[in-house]
Amino acid sequence: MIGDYSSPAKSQARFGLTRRTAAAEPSFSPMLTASVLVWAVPWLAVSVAGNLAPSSAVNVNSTASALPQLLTPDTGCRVRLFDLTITWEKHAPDGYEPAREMALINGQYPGPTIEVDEGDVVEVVVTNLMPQNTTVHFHGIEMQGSNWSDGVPGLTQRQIRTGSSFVYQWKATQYGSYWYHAHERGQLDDGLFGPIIIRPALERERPFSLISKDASEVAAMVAAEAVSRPLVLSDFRHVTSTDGWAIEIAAGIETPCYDAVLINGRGRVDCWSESKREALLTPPQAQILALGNETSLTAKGCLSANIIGNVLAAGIPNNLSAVPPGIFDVCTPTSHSLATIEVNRDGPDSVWSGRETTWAAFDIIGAFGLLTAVFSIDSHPLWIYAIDGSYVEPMLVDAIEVTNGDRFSVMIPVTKQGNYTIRVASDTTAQSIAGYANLVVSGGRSPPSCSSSSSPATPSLAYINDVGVNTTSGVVFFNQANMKSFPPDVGVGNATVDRTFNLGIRIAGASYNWALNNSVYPMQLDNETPLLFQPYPDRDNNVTITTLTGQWIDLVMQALSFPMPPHPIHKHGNKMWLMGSGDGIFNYSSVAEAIQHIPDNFNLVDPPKRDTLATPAATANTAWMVVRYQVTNPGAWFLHCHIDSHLLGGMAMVIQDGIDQWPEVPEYYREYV
Ligand SMILES: [Cu+2]
Repeated sequence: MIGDYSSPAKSQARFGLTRRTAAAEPSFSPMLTASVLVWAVPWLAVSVAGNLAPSSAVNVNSTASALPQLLTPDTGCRVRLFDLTITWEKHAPDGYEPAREMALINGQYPGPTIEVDEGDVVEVVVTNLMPQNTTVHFHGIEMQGSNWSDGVPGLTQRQIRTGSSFVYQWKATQYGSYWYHAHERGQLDDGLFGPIIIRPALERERPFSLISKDASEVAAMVAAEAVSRPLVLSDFRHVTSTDGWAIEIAAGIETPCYDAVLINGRGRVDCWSESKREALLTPPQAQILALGNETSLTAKGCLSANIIGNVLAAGIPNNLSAVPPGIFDVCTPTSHSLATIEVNRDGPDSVWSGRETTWAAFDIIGAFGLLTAVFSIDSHPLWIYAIDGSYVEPMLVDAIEVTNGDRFSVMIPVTKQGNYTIRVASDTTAQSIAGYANLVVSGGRSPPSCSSSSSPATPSLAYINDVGVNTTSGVVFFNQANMKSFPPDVGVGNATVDRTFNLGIRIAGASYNWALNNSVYPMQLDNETPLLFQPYPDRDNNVTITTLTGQWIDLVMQALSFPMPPHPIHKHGNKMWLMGSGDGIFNYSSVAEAIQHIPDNFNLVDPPKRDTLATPAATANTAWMVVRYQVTNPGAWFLHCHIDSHLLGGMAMVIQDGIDQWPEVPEYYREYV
């Protein structure tokens, strides 16, 4: 940790120097008001006030800025300050006792919402009171001019040690739904995450007139968007990520088996009967079980340790006796209450009163460590209007498959009072498990319910079952191939591509070790001097690749073996376009060449744009996808699988984008230890 403890004189001197406006953040009540944690900003003295002593300290619970302003908010916008204090405490979000220890942020799980406006400068002071190091990444935030606030240990910053604080400062150059999460080891699985909402600028064109031509309806949707609420979907397990990882090492296998699916941090352990597991067994599960001479999932709905170790990672030595029974086989139900999401049609948003339809907006966030799951709200079709924080031409669907890191912003027409089930059903082959919450709609002009009946006033009609399969043939699922940016992106399909990198994906030596670009990212790099501070072309051979500013880059993600699950590949620093995908091996030097032979595998006209793109499942053959981006944001950016256990297992690499225009790191970040 830099520097020393605060002295009142120094603090006052610093406050006197603050040239910024600090917005009140009532949702961020500091949990540790008596905290004496402080940290110092040596260059503050130099760059802001040359007459100060070279060590000036800041109390993290202040609502004033902790750093000099490195970035300039847009006209009329503000600097927004947030204190996130991370503790390590017993907590049971699914009601399971004994409660495990996990990360809480300002005493909450998930952490509080960072809500700002487009154009704001955002400053987040993270104070780590956990017994282990941490960093915080702001998922999907492009970090223009602030690579050092991207939160990757050993790449963009040094770790925040126990008892220390770190100031992240970035500008909201984008709008929409994002999230923050730990980027140190498996801490995402320990609950260290929370939502980010960037309210779009007034002048930004919305896509709502494609939903309704009625100006008052459009106005209602704009107003609903302004108060959209996060729905954070997560998978939860009863072992810490550290213990879980130790079990994987000891057993020599991956352990993809969770205990509960949570919505906004609430849920319960739901143990399925043997007959339910049998009835809902999916064809891929049956196929894989048969390869291991098994016929059913474990009590937790998982593929067994035997299947994981001896079928999916056949030929790799393991020690299955090192897996405690609770990991795959023992399910103990709880009767915990579920999250309730309320929409009051006569509520404070009285603009709706008297309308037939109320519009409600939600930001669905896939904060899963492992699972991919199907999201649906009974009786309520969803207008998807933004994906990963960017507007799209609205798509009307009944259900959305949500994978690790995804965000879907949805506008929901709400017409009838009642209680409706929100469903999150895993469609991951490794585990069948589901979670629920309640959508409670009150107010409006619906007729009073018949009190003689025990059923709700309007039935809650499910679109999907507990493994994410449609209940009727008319159910519409989100199809990524149909998503179109709003307004359209120009110049992507016909760009002249400067470099094509072929990144081979494989299991590397052990069932829990995964390679991206054919290499396992060495975990000791987390503790080294951040690469951002000293760029180094070809560091660790394949683990680092390098580009030049302005270049168009194609990345071919190639699954080298099968069966292999989809890998949601996330790039830091910018969004990417999915240009094409297919089965087999990509035997071409470029997309331009491939398109001569297999044109139907590509979309050069209006490709999907996202910050995470999942590789196709390699079931009966190998598979590939090509993603494209332009180097417009020079810096050290991580590219990795967003499945937590795959990231832990090394499925990551670094792109030194624009090494010719490398950013100069401010002294505070360079000197932070
Ligand atoms: Cu993966």
